[in-house]
Amino acid sequence: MKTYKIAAIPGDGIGIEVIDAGLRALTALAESDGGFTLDVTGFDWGSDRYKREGTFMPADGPDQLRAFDAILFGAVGAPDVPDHLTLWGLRLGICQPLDQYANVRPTRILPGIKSPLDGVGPGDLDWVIVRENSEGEYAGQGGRSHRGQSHETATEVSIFTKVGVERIMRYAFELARSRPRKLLTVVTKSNAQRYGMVLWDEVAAEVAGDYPDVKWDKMLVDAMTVRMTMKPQSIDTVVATNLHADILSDLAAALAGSIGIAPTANFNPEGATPSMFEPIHGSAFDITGQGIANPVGTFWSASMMLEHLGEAAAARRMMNAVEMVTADRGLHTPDLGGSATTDQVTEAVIAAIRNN
Ligand code: GGG
Repeated sequence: MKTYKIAAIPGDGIGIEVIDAGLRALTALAESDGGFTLDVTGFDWGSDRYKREGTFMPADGPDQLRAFDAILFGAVGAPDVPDHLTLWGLRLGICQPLDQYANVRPTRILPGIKSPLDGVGPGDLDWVIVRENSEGEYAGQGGRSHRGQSHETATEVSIFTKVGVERIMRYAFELARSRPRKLLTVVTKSNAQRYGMVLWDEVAAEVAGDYPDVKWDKMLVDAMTVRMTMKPQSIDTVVATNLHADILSDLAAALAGSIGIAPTANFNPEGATPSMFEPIHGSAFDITGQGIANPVGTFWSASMMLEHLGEAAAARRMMNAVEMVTADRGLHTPDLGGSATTDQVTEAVIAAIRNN
């Protein structure tokens, strides 16, 4: 029997509630599968630790994580800590040193869930957005000077390296090739951003030469929001910069029914470091502690984690159970217009796992 070492980092707010739900479902799955076990180590890293000790995680936090097969992450963000501190102190503080450069965000309309787009159903929206996850607008370069003066100045420098653009482009072409439609949309803003985004376009065209079987097109990010809304059927795989894909994937989640169901994987595709799996949503402190957070985004992320670990059958069983539960509107949490609790959805998913 295989044992996978999993690092669980619930983080802040509803991250704690959904990771608890995710681990319960994963435990039920491992028990009923019988072919693998999960050796889970919890880490209390996050904003409470920051308020207590001055840092979100220990200085060697990313190195501690290298010993694990995968990381299951909740969310970051607290009402009384500036957002740029939480994001850089924990989520980016892990992704960047572990070089998890491919952030993969599938979006589908699950059974029983309604898109806000009129007449758009499950067959009309089945996308994977690939977010460059190591540089671009999140390179962390910039600074502030002349503080307090009328000419106070701030810079936020986007960095696009050829090696960084090429590796994410190859990842996206490979992913597009593995999907039935073999269709990739490269998102850019090279009309206005004439250096980094033009390099992005040039590398896309160069890499495309190695993938003659993949049909690809190019969209400016602003026009992409229109296409996602008006012609969702025309899209399959998408690749975009760190910031553009962050924004587009929130839109994608909303068009598929709720940000509460959307999953993410932060991959180091070479397997040099553990990859990290998390729901797209943040800490949602407006609903923290009420027991109504949607755990589906975490279940779906856990399914991606199992797939990554080589447990494809278990990954499918997790998603089958999730889809059986979403098909029952009585089991929708408030973000989907229902009144079910996190616990009710979790228990229903566990029952579906055990009975199927
Ligand atoms: N689970 C994802 C999460 O906690 N996200 C918080 C957030 O603010 N993310 C912004 C970003 O990743 O750009």
